[in-house]
Amino acid sequence: MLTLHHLNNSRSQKIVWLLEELEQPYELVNYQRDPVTLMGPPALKALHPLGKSPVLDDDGKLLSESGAITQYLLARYGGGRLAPDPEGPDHLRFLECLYFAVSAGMNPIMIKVYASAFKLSGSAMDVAATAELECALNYIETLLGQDDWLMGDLFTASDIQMSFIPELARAVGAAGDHPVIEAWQRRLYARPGFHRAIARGGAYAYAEPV
Ligand SMILES: N[C@@H](CCC(=O)N[C@@H](CS)C(=O)NCC(=O)O)C(=O)O
Repeated sequence: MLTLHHLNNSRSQKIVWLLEELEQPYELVNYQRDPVTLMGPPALKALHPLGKSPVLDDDGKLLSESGAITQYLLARYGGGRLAPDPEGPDHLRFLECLYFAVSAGMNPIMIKVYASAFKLSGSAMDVAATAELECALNYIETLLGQDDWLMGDLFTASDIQMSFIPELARAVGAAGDHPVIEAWQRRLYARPGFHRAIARGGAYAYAEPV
């Protein structure tokens, strides 16, 4: 049995969404952020040494890290869905997106989050992070080009994972001017699987109408 440990208003929403798109049965354990610090509760820290959400429990085996969880769910429960053909031309770009979405794409956002928390907004570090973030957003627009999805006309788990970057870019006030991304977000938020995920996972502040 799959259980997802889910923190409100966090990237674990992407795993709820992935599970809904896969139509995979799962249980959800909800955690709430501290309203002041926005950190996860002690119960989340007690669950896994990293203390972050999401955490997937598959028959008692725990897995943290949303990128790893995505790869695991696709490999074990995907049956080829939500991913390009592993032998085809898009496979490498797909892997790149899965990892970019949790590393180089998120790093400047986290720097800006910390800059704000430590009253360093506008510092050289914050300005450099804004430039890096703009580079990441431009890359997403380049990948999308004229296509509906990151992998052309195939909606995949990379769209779900990557969607967190422009959402958080907006949350830190650095979404820039990216009409291609906004059109992609409108397509993402129109998906029935996205709506099922919101119904199941609870209110999600980052998917504002675009
Ligand atoms: N690289 C990890 C990051 C996990 C992470 O930072 N999760 C945040 C929510 S988006 C969290 O649990 N924050 C609560 C806390 O740090 O206490 C992943 O992609 O899963």
